[in-house]
Amino acid sequence: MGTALVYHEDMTATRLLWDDPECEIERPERLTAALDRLRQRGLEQRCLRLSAREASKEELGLVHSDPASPACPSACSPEYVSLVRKTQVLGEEELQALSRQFDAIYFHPSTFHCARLAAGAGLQLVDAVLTGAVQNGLALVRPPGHHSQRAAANGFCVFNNVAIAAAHAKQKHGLHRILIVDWDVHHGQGIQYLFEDDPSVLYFSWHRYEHGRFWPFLRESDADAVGRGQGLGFTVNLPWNQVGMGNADYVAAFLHLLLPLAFEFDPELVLVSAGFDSAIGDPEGQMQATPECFAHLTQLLQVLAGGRVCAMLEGGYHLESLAESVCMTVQTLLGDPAPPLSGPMVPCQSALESIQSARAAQAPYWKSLQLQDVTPVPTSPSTHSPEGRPPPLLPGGPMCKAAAPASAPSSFLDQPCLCPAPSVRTTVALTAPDTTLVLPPDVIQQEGSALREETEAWARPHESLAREEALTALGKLLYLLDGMLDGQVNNGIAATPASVAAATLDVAIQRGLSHGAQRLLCVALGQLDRPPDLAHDGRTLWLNIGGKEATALSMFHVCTPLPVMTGGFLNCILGLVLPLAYGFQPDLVLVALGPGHGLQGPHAALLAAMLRGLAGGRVLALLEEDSTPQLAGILARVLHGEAPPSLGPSSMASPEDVQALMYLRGQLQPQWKMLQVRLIAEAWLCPGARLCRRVPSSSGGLKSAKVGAFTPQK
Ligand code: X5A
Ligand code: ZN
Repeated sequence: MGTALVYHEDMTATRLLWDDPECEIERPERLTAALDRLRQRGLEQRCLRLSAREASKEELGLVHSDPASPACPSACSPEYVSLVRKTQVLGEEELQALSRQFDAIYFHPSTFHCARLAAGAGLQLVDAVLTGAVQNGLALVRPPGHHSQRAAANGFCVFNNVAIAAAHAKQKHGLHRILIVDWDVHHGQGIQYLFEDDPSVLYFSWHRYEHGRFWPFLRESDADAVGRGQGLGFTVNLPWNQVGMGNADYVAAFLHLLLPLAFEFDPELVLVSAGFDSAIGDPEGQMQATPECFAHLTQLLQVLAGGRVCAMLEGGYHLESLAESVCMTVQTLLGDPAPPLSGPMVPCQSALESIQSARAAQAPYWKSLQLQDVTPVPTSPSTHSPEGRPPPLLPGGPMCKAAAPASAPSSFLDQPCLCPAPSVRTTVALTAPDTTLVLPPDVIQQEGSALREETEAWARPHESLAREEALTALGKLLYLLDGMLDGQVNNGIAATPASVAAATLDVAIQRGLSHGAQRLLCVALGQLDRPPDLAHDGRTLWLNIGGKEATALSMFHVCTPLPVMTGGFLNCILGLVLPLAYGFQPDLVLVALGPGHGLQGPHAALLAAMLRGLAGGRVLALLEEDSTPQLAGILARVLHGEAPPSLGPSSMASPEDVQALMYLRGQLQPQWKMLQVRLIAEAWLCPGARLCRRVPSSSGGLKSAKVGAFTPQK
């Protein structure tokens, strides 16, 4: 449906006119650097370009109005908007004097115009999305907005762009539930104050906090600030108490805190306070998350609100990091698969402490967080038999032919693997092309099949596959899989007769492993057993959803019953499937809907949409031949990048579902650190914990490992 990019070059006009080390980082090049990079990458050209308009006085008044006191005594300060309007005619001295009345603010004669364009850009974006002109979009704006308050400029922010957009979405479009995700590295206290008693706006912010020692030094930025009155539980603060938070910490925060609440909230619209000072290289944030992380954060948000995501620029002061991160965000909004995350996926202790304290503070208000922490975590690791760590994922395995050379110290932004985007995003390889399928125009129904002799050779170990229908289906599947492994096709769906689903899946795994996949994640739904002769070498992570009971036969062989309730299904995806998947870092994902899988279309679509975040989107979905065309259609569309349908208000997980999840977490979290949501007696649980602990290093563990391996021997 399209992605809007809202911009106006006038917003480059405002700039600092005097010496102020705190404010000098907020400069016009931030916008031009981002826009130039979008053009260079051909991303701007793929968007619907909208020229920003100025927000009206009434629109600004949605947020920046004086309290209802018509008989304002003459002593009271002038209305805030008029005050900012007057800066247009002030001289430098007066501008500087006025700026000093606020914290971390500079005014310029163009500030009023720019700030009205910034707020107006957000309004246009929301209008474009809510009228259905586009699916999602980004507004590239200056000045930023999230620190701005009803009657105060603050932290480079003049008008609160995102808050105005939210108020407008409520007032003009009648929305009842808006999620604001503030991934800027600073606390958007302005947004928090404006909506703290409003249950129709769920505000989530993570921010550098350092126990209150980081700007803006507010007590109310801590996790225990949860809103007030009717709005209790609708303010979610995740304070980072250390710098250096990276990809694993950010993804863990989404999986274990934001997304459970967001699904339960069931927003109609997602607004993103998209500051990129939370990315690596930024002087303000001092964090370690790489630009690709923002592709993942974006993709994770796109499963909400039918994909209606409006991102608005906030901070971001390292031009290179900012430009790359903006590209990652836009690329993902456009539906491109997220590039794989680099670095070890192990959240740090401080991040886990923060996530857990935010979960604890929110638990009274959210049923998705209840139950979970009350069941004792099993503390005996006796039943699992670790088969070793997954092999290191080297940049550019056989699947990545254009591997980047070892990078210079400053080029932390280099992609570990520069695979050209496949020319075909999604292929449908059903046994017989189905004319009733509703597919996006560029989704191809595959005609080709693997060569007959080759198909027979792969089928040979399985007697059941000798049948004609089985061979036909297998030939089509192998052809699709080869297209994916060769990089011509990104993902696709294939079908097989139900009776040979397990054998066909086994062949697909063997073929994937022998044709270049370093690590293969197999998510098998329904009655599908792990192929008995699959090697236990850590290259395949087998996850069966639909087994009779929860068991972890090893860290690479996990079974869990299919949850009966929607709430349980969400818990299972966010609390088990995705943490394992992100920890494993597969380069190929097979998801098989086998006999008795029992998944409804929307649930299957959500699973596929979220698994698409792994392996650069290289996901093959295997269906039973007699699945409905609706199921095939919805999966193809989701793999292609369309938003899954919203699940609606989620039911509570059943106690059995919660038990199964808690049990598996207890068994597996010593090895799979992405499962952790709280601190446990880890040294005792996992004697090797020290070894799997993340090594603080600016280049990331994998790169250091690689450098180590190339050190000349004496
Ligand atoms: C929007 C934004 C930061 C202000 C920092 C002041 N503001 N030290 O990132
Ligand atoms: Zn910021």
